[in-house]
Amino acid sequence: PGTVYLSDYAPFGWLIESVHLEFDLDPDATRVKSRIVFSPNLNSPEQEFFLHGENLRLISARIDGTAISPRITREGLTCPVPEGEFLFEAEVEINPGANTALEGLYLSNGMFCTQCEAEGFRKITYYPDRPEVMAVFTVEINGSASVLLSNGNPGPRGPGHALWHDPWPKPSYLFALVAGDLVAHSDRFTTASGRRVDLNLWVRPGGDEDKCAFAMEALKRAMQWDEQVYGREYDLDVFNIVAVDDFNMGAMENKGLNVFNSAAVLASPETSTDANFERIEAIIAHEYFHNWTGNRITCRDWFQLCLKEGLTVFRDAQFTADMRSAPVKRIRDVIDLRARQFPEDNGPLAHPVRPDHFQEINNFYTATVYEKGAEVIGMLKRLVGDKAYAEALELYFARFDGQAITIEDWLSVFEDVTGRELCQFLRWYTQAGTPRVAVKEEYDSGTYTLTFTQSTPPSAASPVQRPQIIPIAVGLLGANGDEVVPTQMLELTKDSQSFTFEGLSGRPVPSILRDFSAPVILEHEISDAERAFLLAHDTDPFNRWEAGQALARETLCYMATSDARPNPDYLEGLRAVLRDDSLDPAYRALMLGLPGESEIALALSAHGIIPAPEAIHAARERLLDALSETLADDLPALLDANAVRERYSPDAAQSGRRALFTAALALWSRRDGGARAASEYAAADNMTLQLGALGALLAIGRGEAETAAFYEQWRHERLVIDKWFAIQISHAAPDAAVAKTRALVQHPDFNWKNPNRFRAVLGALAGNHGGFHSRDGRGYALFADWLLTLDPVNPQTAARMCTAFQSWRHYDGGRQMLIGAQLDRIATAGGRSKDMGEMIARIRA
Ligand code: BAL
Ligand code: ZN
Repeated sequence: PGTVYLSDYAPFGWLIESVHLEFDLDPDATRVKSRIVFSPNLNSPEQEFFLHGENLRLISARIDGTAISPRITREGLTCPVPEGEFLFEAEVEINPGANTALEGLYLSNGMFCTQCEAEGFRKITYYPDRPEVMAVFTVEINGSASVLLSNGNPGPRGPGHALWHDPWPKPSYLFALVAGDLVAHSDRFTTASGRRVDLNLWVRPGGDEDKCAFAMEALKRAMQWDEQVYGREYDLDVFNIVAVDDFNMGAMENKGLNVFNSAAVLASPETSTDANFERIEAIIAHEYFHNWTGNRITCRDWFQLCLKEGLTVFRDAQFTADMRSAPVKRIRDVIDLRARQFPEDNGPLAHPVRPDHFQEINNFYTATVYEKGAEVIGMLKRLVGDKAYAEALELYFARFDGQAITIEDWLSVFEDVTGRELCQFLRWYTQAGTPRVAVKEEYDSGTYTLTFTQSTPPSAASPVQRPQIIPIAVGLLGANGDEVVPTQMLELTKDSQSFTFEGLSGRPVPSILRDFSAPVILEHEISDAERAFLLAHDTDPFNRWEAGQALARETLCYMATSDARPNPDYLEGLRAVLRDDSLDPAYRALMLGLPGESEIALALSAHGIIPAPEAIHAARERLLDALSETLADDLPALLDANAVRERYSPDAAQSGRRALFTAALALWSRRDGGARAASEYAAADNMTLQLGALGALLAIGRGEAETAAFYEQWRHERLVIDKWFAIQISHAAPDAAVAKTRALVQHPDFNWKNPNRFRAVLGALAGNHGGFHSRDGRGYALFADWLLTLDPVNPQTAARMCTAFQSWRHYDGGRQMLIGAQLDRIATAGGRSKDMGEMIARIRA
């Protein structure tokens, strides 16, 4: 399969003046008629042009009214074209009912819907399906469904017919069409300049109508926030969102017609957890924010994907921090970064935030492009300061509105506003790998020196690593815990660099990389006592949490490789934090969270120790037992103090209390054998408590009756049944996880063609570290079986799940052989998709 290189980029030779599409919808034979006006883009346009098109049956094609016979291949259509402007017309037939890949136009529960990013539009009609070709679309839809939607503003409509016009030029990946018998939850928003916008959230009738209110309120909050914080207003008369059950991603930002995975938009207290509510609020905001960062200003080519995704993730994180708690959001983001992005950046799938080659762009919707892409923007903001950041963004919107641009264009506004050269900063976009930053301290007669040394391990993606510019936020604490030097932003630009602080009255305790000011691995060898001191005193909430995590990580590493007992500094320090009622419950709940088993495996591997999954699991269990023992006197009071008796609200305050309550409940179950959890389960009137109590029971090997009752209660709620599948596998003991998965894939509700259900089951197996890495290889084999089953049906989702194998080289020779055998089996299987082929080849390399 062909590899595409950034260095080969060449612009398309024509501009599009206008696009008119007409759809005659039919489940098996939809007709799409297109009328596209092209004009030359370059001084000497070629005499032939190429339009993408896949799985299309061409009925007819004309140029300026004359029938043509273009050359058709699997990838598209080529034909001679006249000089100057011309009209291209085509009629094609497509089969949405047979489209199981969920790219292009497909059916979900009888509803027509589309997914065009990145390269799905070419499965709808012949078109230059590349993001920098922006055009004004008019769309006519003929179909029997009661609701017929596309992008932009609605025109005249009648029974079986609708017209939509989108005045904003857009790339084809932002095209959308939805047709179904849907009902709307509607509202209205008036923009700062007085535009009245109709807001609709469309769902299938039959229960989902009651799960729309939260997303609608979140949308209005997001619209207002973008006006207040970024000065961005909405630019159409209507904003439509549609909930779809079969969807590869979380959601999609099509202009004026966002399409959402039902799981990312539908919510009710009875069926959704607090975490679901928070995620829905963030995704609603994310897709809405794309209207400016992605749609009005888009990517020149797919290598620049982080241009829109990094910035939009950064913006949605700012929004969540403003709506909820900034420290809690920051800590959650770092947990997620370490769980998903660090393994990617430190394994065979490592790639720069802006990759420079790919075979299948769908494989690059990654944690590196999204989450590290957002971290890079956070660093830029730290380096230039808040004021310059705001000015640069103003300039960005003014300069590039309506254009398709590159990362260099993005950085140019920061250079112009600050007068600062950002060539070194660009390396954050072009070099793969997580930098290590080693710290050495020196203190002599009131002068304290910190010396940082950076290095990034070379990889296939970045064989030569050059020093990055790394913003390191540092504060210094005195012996009594007072802050003697408040936070300063140090800029590490060289391989090694020292920074000096004068006039101190004693040796300070440094708090380094505050607020996780850069996505690096900090190597700072300090004593347990010093970490415990930071856990007790650090004024930076992130680093206070980080001190506890570091203690937990280190004690788990020791416990997994010896029969060491848990570190008492950690246990006592944590108890003191939990007793501090002045601390936000959500923050204390995060403090109670231990690093995951795969994080410990990677930490051991970084120390040159081959991780043993059984030993890691056993160590974590022992630490949880020790925690429940240490906290035995505190847990009942914590449960009482954080039981929420008010009417349910998913707000930050209540959900924080429930988070602490369920964390305490899980520990207490280790003391009372699950009695309290069972009664909490029976009394629960919301999904957060119900699932929290069920998880506490399953984690101690109980909960069989509750699991059965849960299914009976929720068998008609598909999103809840996804949780039912997942929790049984994620909470299974390592030696039971594979058998549990085997049993559940036989369940009549295991509809594996639905991506949410597939991920609930196989994703949970991959996430059960001990079970997945079962020594006999049964976890690997079962997982590979299902990748091979899904791949011909839905290559995109199958390929993304291959990441379960990305850290395979960290494990022992036996496990590497077993995984290698599964990778070989997938690699040599006939009929493998390009998506899967690329992923497996990269993982094996
Ligand atoms: N653009 C794909 C989905 C998202 O990132 O919003
Ligand atoms: Zn996005």
